[in-house]
Amino acid sequence: MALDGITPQELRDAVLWHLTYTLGKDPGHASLYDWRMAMSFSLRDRIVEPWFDSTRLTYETGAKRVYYLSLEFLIGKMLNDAATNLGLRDVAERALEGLGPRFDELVADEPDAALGNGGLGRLAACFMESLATLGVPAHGYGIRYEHGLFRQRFEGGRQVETPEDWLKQKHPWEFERPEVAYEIGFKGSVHGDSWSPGESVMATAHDMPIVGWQGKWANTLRLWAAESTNLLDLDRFNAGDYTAAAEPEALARTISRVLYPDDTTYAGKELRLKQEYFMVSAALQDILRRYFVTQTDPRQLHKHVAIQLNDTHPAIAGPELIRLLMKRGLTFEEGAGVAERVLNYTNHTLLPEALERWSTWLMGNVLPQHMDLIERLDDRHRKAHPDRPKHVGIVQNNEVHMGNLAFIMANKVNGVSALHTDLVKETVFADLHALHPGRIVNQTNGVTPRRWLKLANPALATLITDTIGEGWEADLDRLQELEPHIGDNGFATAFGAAKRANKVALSNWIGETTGIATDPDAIFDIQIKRIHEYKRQLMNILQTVALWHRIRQDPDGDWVPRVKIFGGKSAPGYAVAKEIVHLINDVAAVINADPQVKGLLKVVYPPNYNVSMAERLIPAADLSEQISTAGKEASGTGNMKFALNGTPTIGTLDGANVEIRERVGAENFFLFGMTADEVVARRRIPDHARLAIEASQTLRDVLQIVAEGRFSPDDPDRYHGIVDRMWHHDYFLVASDFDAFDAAQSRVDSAWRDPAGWQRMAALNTARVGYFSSDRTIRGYMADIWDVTPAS
Ligand code: H53
Repeated sequence: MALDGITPQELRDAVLWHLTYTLGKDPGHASLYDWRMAMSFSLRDRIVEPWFDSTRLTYETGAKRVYYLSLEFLIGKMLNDAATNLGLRDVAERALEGLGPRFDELVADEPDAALGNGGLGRLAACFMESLATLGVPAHGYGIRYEHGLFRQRFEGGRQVETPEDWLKQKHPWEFERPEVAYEIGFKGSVHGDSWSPGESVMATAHDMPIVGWQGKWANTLRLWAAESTNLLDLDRFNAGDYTAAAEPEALARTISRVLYPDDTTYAGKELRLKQEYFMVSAALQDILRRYFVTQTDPRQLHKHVAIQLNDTHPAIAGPELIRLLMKRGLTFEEGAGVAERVLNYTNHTLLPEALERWSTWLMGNVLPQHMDLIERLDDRHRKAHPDRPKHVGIVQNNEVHMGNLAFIMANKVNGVSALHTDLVKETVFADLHALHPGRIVNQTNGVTPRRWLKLANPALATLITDTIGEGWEADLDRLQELEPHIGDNGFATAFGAAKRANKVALSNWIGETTGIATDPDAIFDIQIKRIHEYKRQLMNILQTVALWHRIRQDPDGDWVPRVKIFGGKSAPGYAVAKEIVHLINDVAAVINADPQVKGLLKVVYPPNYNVSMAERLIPAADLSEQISTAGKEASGTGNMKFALNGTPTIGTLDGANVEIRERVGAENFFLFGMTADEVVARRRIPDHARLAIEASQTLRDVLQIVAEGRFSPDDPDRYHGIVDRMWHHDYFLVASDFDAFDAAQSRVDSAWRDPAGWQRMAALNTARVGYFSSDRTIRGYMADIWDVTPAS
């Protein structure tokens, strides 16, 4: 099913055709937007054929299908992704020659589809791409949020959020399917096994084709938009009350209006529960409808369908699937038996605040029949395991524990890195694991090398192809073949030149967007991720202060120049994270303006970190900051992207860092800090933070400087809260790991002084992390969880 080639002239003709007939624009008057649309439609046309072929083949072979249910898909931009996977990036560049804007200008013009918060949403997007690359018949199901993740600005160093509106312009990658619509009920009353909802909305489908590498296969990402079941209250309209008449429509649409901007935090809101149920019910109705096109016996569902629940967010799928099967004539017991064989659950966090719990009152009010079913499921599980401990119940203390519900209803439960999976077995799900040995499996996360290397880092991608030939993009273990070349002069020079070119480009962009001048020969030290206490951006900025302090004490010392780059958003309601954002900006302002530093240290925090910014920063990084408190970061995926792009890690033994270090070699990884076990032991020591601070002259000095208001002269008390918490409530052990982190940073400096040695280390990172392709992860899910083989 390979694509026929297309010449630049043919693509050019297609672009001009769409400009004229789809957009109604004369090329002489077309805007950047018009050109982008015309190019997007022209490339999209090339996806439609493999998309149809994939669907046809799936029906013909009756292959088992995979369904990935996720409240988040952090897709980013589509145009360059499609061009890359179709192998048409060069053709697209040439097609536009002499016409108007360049291809990269079109790419820059596209808004990011930011339908996710962070790692979990981005993982879902990488998985969709890998499923298509591997030719697995799969659908993603999610919500078509009108407003994706908020835009971040800084005002006086503080984070300010404004709504994101990616749908203000037409979205060229979707096909609206008004005919695919399902009614979703809420509230109301239950009589026996029958539910009469008190409210309902319509879920209508919008399909995005997701094309795999080389355009051989395409799957569908189906996003649901909420619409009112009755558009207008005509009685009220005729009575002249126009606002009230439009109310049903407005209320219904709120369900798909905004993405909840919480990352790893449980949002206990009725609207959030409605969003979850809305997506799940629409998806399951759609899955069953498709199943019954070719099948008649619902008891055989597991032979044809595997459903993956991305975290607990879609966990209501258990009772909903039973409800839908009961409507098709199955008993509760039969329905539960089918559901357990079809559903699987990925756990992405151990943080208790992220494991969803809903009050039984709220659940009973919003989803009364589901509340009944949950109680029956709890009862059923209790009867099957009469000696089970109390806290494995789905309902405890008038709360529905969605983690336990997801676990109990799942065929397989997986963690997202080896360490995380061990901790899942030992902590949150220890008792359920004992009752269901073998259910928990590990699938270490991965990232798609098409977007995170081929697209984001053309300089390095070209060097790789020149060195080991084509084909590594879909067979990432082949990066190992780079290793024998790493010592060659030619390779070393080219590898260095690629990194330097990326750093120069980043330095220019930083200058344009923030006005800060940066030296491309400095270490580009980057921490990009959501702002969270456990990710310890605070430790990083405090260590930056320590470095600044040292430079000021010895301005003529032989310092290694550094650019500390931060990127990330805080959840709007997360006060402590917002203080950290403010502190980073305040520290940056003081350091960057300090003449004594002579430019040896710069701190840069470009606002509004998103997928596109990550694509820009990661290829230009020298040092990857992965410094979470051990045991808290389930996996991390940014860590993999950096290593793949030739960036050594400074990090703790947390999440997938452990496996990255095993693969790149301990000598190519700057390890520091307590292990997960040591973290637990340390917390038992009363006053551990005070002890650590008193033992560290450096940390005492740093905290003193911050407490004095040196970074907030206009408001000297601003950071008393941060300093006070460091002394007394340092749950994430910044103080206890500080000196080890500082020492590891000194080791980084020493290593940097040997440019050849550094470069070798960087190149070995690229050569040894082929394992972290999301293709490998998906193959793992296929074999260990879904029991599927590719159809192609
Ligand atoms: O999921 C990533 C992990 C990362 C983890 C993240 C995550 C979210 O982004 C949101 C909610 C949640 O429970 C977990 O924090 O460690 O790499 C993908 O598995």
